[in-house]
Amino acid sequence: MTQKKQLNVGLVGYGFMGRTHSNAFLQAGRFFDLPYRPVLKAVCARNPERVASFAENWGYESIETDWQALVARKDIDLIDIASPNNTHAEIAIAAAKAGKMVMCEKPLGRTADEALAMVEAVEAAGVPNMVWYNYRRVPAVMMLKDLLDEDRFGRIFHYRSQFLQDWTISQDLPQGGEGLWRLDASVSGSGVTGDLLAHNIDMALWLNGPIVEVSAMTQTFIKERKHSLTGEMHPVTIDDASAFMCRFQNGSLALFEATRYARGHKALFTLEINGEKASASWDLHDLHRLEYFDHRDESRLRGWKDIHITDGDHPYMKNWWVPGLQIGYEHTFIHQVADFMQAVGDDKPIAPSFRDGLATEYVTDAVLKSATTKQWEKVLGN
Ligand code: SOE
Repeated sequence: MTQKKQLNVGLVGYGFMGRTHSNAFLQAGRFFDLPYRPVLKAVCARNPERVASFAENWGYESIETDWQALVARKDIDLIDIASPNNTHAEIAIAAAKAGKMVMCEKPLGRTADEALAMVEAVEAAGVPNMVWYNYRRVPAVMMLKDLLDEDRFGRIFHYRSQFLQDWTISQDLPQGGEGLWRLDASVSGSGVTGDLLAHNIDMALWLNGPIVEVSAMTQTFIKERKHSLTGEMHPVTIDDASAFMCRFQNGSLALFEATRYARGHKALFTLEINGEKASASWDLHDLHRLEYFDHRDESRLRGWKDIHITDGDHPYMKNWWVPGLQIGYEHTFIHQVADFMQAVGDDKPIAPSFRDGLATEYVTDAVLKSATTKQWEKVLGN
């Protein structure tokens, strides 16, 4: 057996995303034949005890408590950023300047300005870069992309997408600090617009092309929450819910909605696309199924097909078990690592790149602006 080239990973952050990424780095080479073998070289976070225990659990060879020391290390090839949003830009820009490959959790920056600086840094350094918009790599979603690329839908008329959760309804939930920084806009940048709608938008731009203009509304249902770091009540500055309508460059119309106040929904990411010849829909709670309607079918038999995306000729599935057996959420991250390693080996671009992540931020910025101005807003960067 030929020895694979090693690619040494330095992870920043050990929360929920640190776990999904670490698992993906460990598993990718076991299921995909890749030109590089990711090695968990170092993990970095501020709390020395907790970072040591994380390193032990996941098999990281060493720890750092200062991300600058991590970026300065000669034995690290790739910096993977899984820390809160307010840290992304500084770390990514320093990593690019140090000549490292960079992977970054979504959203890329807190604003399009931050994201643009990150794009400029990786492009000036010429280093491979990717944003973890993992849901693109659900096999059923990748299959939908293939069907669209095969032009089975004809002209697209409509796109609609939602991301519904319910975990912030309690008035007693604090904001800020570890675990709850998503509720503090100074750290996260925004509420559900940057955290949830960003997923819907990334996927929509990829599947249906650029968005030209948006008209949005946002709402903060709970106006004050105790801050975990100060123990005092502070105004809530995030958007709890965000909805917008928009026009795509291809002439189609769309509706988007995200909220953390849809009682009973935990992570209901849905999408539907309606074209002249076909329609399709998908939802994350049933992630291995793609619903597909093709108007060219014989009229007597025409109807929605419920396709179980688990067969060997479905995207990614030949690398997993046997037809009919399902995979899940964590596999989307594994696919992302596999595609990244393959692209680096082939010296090919990888998506979503930082530039793709910036395109999403131009839309989220326009959404937040439109919610304030109560006007239609143009999306920059088109
Ligand atoms: C928020 O609850 C969250 O964890 C997002 O931050 C993730 O990006 C999303 O995939 C699931 O929900």
